[in-house]
Amino acid sequence: MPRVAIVTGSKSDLPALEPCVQMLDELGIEHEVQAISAHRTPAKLQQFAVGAEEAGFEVVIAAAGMAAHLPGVIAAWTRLPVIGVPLAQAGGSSVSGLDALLSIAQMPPGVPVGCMAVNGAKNAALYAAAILALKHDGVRKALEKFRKEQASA
Ligand code: RP5
Repeated sequence: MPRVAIVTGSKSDLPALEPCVQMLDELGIEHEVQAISAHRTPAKLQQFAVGAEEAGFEVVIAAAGMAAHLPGVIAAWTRLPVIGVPLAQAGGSSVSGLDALLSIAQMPPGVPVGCMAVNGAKNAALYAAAILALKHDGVRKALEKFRKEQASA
């Protein structure tokens, strides 16, 4: 089974990631959630990112608020695809997540991060599934089923 790592910049971000966790569960995709701060615990984040591929993860979803350097720093340490989710409410962003959106979307050329909408946790799961579906038949079938059900809702 493919595995997705979900990383948040703070424990305070975890509620915003619930739609992502639920969507991955619905699609039957294994996942692990952990909170690692890029600025408070940079060495821990480096250790995670450097070892992510060997640990069996195929995609990383990284969510953070404010100056959200988390996804970019992870992407700097791994070749795995990194999907960034800018968060609006966590930490009390005074600009409703625009800070995190720009931090994640405006990666300089050379180290890309896929950027979801502000609080786009559910789409992060679906985007991860689309990547995994290229290789994993079970995920492709689950994603096709979800898209069919969504179209008839
Ligand atoms: C970011 O700073 C985190 O992702 C969080 O959204 C924000 C505030 O974190 P806390 O101060 O609540 O831990 O790194």
